Amino acid sequence: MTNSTAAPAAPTLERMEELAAPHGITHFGIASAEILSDARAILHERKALGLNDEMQFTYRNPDRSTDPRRSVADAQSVVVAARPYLSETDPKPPTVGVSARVGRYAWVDHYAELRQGLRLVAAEIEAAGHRALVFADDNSLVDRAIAYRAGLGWFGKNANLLVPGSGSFFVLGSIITTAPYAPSTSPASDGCGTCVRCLDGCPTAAIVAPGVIDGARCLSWVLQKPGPIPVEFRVAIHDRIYGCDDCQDVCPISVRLGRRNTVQLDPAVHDVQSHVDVMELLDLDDATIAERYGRWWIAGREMRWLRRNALIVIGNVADPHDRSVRSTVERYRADGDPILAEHAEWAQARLDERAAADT
Ligand code: B12
Ligand code: SF4
Ligand code: SF4
Repeated sequence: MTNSTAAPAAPTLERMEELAAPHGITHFGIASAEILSDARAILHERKALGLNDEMQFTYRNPDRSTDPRRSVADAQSVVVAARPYLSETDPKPPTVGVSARVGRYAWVDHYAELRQGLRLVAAEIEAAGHRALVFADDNSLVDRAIAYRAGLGWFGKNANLLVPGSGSFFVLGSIITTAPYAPSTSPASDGCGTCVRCLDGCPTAAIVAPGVIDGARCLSWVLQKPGPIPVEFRVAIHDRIYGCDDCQDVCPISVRLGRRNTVQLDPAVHDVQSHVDVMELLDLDDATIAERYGRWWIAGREMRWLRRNALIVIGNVADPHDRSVRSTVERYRADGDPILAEHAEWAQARLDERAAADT
């Protein structure tokens, strides 16, 4: 006689969907935990060409970020999940203040929800006697490459992973596990066809070839990276403070065919941050900015980079005849931070140029 009780079975894909649905996860797939050799070669190649600019993330150690077994020894499988972040309707920009746009993926903390759903699944895999670790937007794994292998979608020309029939407004995450799941069947076939809207729609020509982004030109990175923003991109930034959606907003599969797989953003439940009043932001101290926007990726956790972006937005869209706008810019021209002072100088010149065009 033994006292042992059989461990429960590892959850099936159906059970995973059931567990994670309350956290908005709509798609699951399974990939083998073998090395992602194609992505590894691409990361090395793009790094050699300088297309990563100063980005580290998955580029820091391509041999690690393309090998799930470096994160979980003896891993057999990777469970990959997608959570939509396109809302049914877009919140209207506020009518007061000077409003800057935030990339859709950052309106609420979609990654927190994704991780919570994945942790529930991981807990059941562990209860079945396997190791299981959750990774989402983590430097240890190239999320799009593993999602492609798991059959969740194809690589669009805008470099995003597109889910068939729904598009790319999904965040991706994984569970690397020792559980020996059968991999999902063949990868999704390319659905872009002859379309090139994203290449034409990128405001800075950052998509240098289908599926290839030049980091130094991509506004999403330009707004995140430390240091002065190259002058050539400042007008193109327009009213963006964080993130850029243009190459997805023009995508017929993601938007123009109708919004599918949308997420409910209930202001009663979520603190929806689709817009930022940049005049207000420029009056806040570091601690308050960090409290409001600290979940964003801000280089070195230095809030000055958000102020820098705010000054560009002011130059591009604020009313050049508004006295409070002018006095904020004036104050920043005298700022002890030379980068902020220079961006304020630029904002002033841009406001002058726009005022002159008005007359
Ligand atoms: C670094 C990074 C960035 C960088 C660089 C982006 C990039 N394209 O490399 C910056 C800061 C610019 C960025 C921007 C954005 N990001 Co980002 N980012 C990452 C991160 C941390 C690593 C990505 C990476 O390894 N890139 C390296 C290169 C080699 O990979 P890749 O661009 O995906 O390249 C693939 C394709 O090019 C494809 N490919 C290769 N050859 C060819 C040839 C053809 C013809 C085609 C079609 C494809 C193709 O294979 C490559 C390897 O898999 C991941 C999270 C993670 N841990 O993976 C999130 C991630 C990729 N980002 C994400 C998001 C949401 C965004 C933004 C939409 C945010 C925003 N609104 O501003 C933009 C989109 C910009 C864009 N068009 O790619 C999501 C994407 C979800 C999805 N459905 O694809 C991810 C997966 C985060 C997550 N877990 O949800 N990001
Ligand atoms: S995120 Fe914006 S800047 Fe980057 S590739 Fe897409 S459209 Fe271009
Ligand atoms: S805009 Fe067109 S080419 Fe670009 S990702 Fe969408 S379908 Fe593909």
